[in-house]
Amino acid sequence: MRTPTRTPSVLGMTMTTTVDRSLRIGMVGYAFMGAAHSQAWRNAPSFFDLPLTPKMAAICGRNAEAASAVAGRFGWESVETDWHALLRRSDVDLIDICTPGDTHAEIAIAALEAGKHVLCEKPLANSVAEAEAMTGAAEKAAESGVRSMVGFTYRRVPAISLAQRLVAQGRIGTVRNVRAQYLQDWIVDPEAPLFWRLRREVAGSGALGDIGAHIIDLVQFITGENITGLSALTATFIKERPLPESTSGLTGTSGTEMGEVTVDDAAVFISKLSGGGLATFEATRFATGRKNAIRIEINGSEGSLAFDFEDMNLLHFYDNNDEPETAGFRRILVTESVHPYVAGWWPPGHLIGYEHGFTHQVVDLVEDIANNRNPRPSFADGLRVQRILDAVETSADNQSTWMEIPA
Ligand code: SOE
Repeated sequence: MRTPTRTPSVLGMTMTTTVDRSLRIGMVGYAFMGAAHSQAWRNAPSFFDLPLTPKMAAICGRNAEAASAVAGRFGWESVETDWHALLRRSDVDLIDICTPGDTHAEIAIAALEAGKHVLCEKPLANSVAEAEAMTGAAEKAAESGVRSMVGFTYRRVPAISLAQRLVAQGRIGTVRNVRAQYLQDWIVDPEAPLFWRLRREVAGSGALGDIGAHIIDLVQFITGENITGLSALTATFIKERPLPESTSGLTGTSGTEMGEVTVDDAAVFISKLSGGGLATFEATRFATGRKNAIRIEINGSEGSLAFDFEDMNLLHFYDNNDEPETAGFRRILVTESVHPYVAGWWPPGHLIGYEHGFTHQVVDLVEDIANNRNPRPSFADGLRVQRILDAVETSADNQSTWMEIPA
């Protein structure tokens, strides 16, 4: 978008120059996260006054036909089939990485070195080493004003942001206990095929990195504290599954070809927080009947907060200083204009959903870029999560040995 500006000239005439306020996006990937990010890039400027206007310049996918179909549905201006081409284009300012974790490091580091801002889906990487390399590249690029963010979007659910605000204000006092769960059940059926998320070489880990990463980030974000140590267990309940190709018949196999599941189906761990509290975590894809339940409860010396993503517009708040006669958890409907992000949407009581966290992510990222700020969560925040994921797996492999997390 070009915003005309009036530049007075020495001759008293007014010259009109145009300042390009566009932020041109090149997105790699076009599946579930590609759709959620596309919706966010498209919606954000319609609902929020942004200092830069996102332009959906290019979508990239190895399958040209599939990428073109998504381009048509969401309004991407062009299609690439090789992400390297995005880095060479002068009409792309930011690379949005919506691919599985095995490609995050390569794409992000190359993009940062090419001077492109980067938004990278979670978890940041498939290993601590990759996350360290990405963080180094991000911090080096930031010296030249190139910004980066990792996509822990649940921080930007208004109720979660409100919880963080209340904890920071001291409304629940000192954090004593936290219990965090992320419960799904989409692979309870043993006939569900061996998706890429069930293969270590692609996904890095299973429920732990996919959904456990979210609750690790959320607990540290809301409390403002770090996990300093943990002890963990993981399990893989279904050891083998039908290969996707065999189930779809694409390769004409017998339909019974099986493959090994090389990641966890569930992870549980106990941990200590830097403020002295204790926290328990559970991430599972076998919570039969739970579809996308992120449940967090934080108990403090002065009160408690409780949240369930399956009821994502509500935050429950208990104030221990209330009179006993009327004490109880308050049900806060987080839809008032004073609540984080809500002013951009609808009047009180008109709820928002899963996709809006992605729009809020775009809003914050665009504002940070325009104001020369380093966005949060940063790649360093993503590296911290990666270290915790690694500690969980090491502890579990060693029958729940206690693992310290370096500051
Ligand atoms: C699958 O578990 C998944 O799509 C996660 O990868 C996302 O991060 C989460 O937002 C929804 O569930």
